[in-house]
Amino acid sequence: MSDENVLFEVKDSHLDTGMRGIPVGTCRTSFVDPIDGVHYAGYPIADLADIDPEDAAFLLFNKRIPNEKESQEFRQDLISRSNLPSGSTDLFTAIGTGTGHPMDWLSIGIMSLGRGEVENDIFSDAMNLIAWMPELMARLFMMRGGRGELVNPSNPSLGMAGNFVSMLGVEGDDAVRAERILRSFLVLHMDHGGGNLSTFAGKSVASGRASLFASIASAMNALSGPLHGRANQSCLEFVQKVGTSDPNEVESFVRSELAAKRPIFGFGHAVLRAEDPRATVQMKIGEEVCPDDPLFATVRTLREVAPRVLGENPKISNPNANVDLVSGTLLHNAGFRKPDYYTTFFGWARVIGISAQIVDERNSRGGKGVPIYRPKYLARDQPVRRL
Ligand code: NMX
Ligand code: MLT
Repeated sequence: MSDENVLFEVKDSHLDTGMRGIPVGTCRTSFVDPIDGVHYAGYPIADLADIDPEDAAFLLFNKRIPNEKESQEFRQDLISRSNLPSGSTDLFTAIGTGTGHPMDWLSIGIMSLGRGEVENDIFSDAMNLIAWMPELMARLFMMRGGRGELVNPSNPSLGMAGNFVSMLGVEGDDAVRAERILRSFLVLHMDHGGGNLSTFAGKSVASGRASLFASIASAMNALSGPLHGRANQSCLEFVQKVGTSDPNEVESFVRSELAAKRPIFGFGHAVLRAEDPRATVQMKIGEEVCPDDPLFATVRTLREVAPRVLGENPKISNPNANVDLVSGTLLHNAGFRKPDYYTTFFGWARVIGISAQIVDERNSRGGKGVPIYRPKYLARDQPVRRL
């Protein structure tokens, strides 16, 4: 093998580091630059923050921005697919109001949608799941929250964010603000390269030729951990706990959390080495829609104070804000008051990016698909023995 083929030399020190930085494959939907953040099919995320989620989904599947006609056709296709397979949310009744984490409901709901699987057509499965997500999410919110049926029936022509907000019965100015915040949330969270935990988990499961639904449900389970997607819930709870925007008090709070060995949610990243542009964009949205919200004021101070405090620890590779710092506060301001639901929004967005990556992997090698994932673990502390 010539030197130019050596992409990465795996040393002993790379073992048991969560495969940090070790290349394992290729990704066509997005890449993450450590400084400039995620790019969808080459477009920096900050440039995409105002596009419609449907157009961002088209971009991730087709690797180009749709023209007007393609955009309309894509939306029409989603509308035509939008009826949920019958009985697919019956399990929600069985779980019962208020019990179990919403991420468990999301995962169970997606598994249950698997009854609508189309044989040997993973692209159709992906489009169907994307079309079904707004109603699945609305039913999850209503049924887990003990509010029963949808306030308004699904109307997919409102677009994915608008339809969700309408099914929950949000009205007037509240609906406009909720939809605006949700649309940008969905676009910003759809994809983050190939190696983040949920995407990697979903693609690994898919590589064994599991269904799209089983693969995506696995991805949602991976996303549910507080170091990954559930950081948006933990971060809002953290911001509420801070309870002040006074810089000195915020600093004392951050220091006391660190002393208690608790993470400072909304800061740090496995790959990024500067403030996440998704955090920067969301800060701008916050300054526009809720500059006087006390929670947003706390976030503003945290963004100033926490990187300085975290930066005192040389072990922390990136002390700056990540995507989760602001998103919970914006969702809260949009009227979604229960932080335990926030990761389901992250999951909804990731369904789109992870599905696009799984479809790409299934189409690879001339349609044969990517081989089953099988990395190697080296044996440690287990000399060969005989009974
Ligand atoms: N608060 C406290 N400690 C931290 C933080 C933080 N925000 N960030 C990193 N560290 C610690 C980390 O736990 C590790 O400690 P140890 O060596 O004792 O295991 C050390 O600093 C070095 O970590 P890094 O190499 O800088 O980061 P790593 O890649 O291991 O972890 C995160 C990345 C995102 C898991 C970590 O920064 C973190 O726990 N952040 C807080 C939780 C959070 O906001 N997660 C959301 C990430 C975005 N997402 O959507 O997934
Ligand atoms: C993110 O969106 O920041 C990720 O899913 C976490 C990562 O890239 O590791």
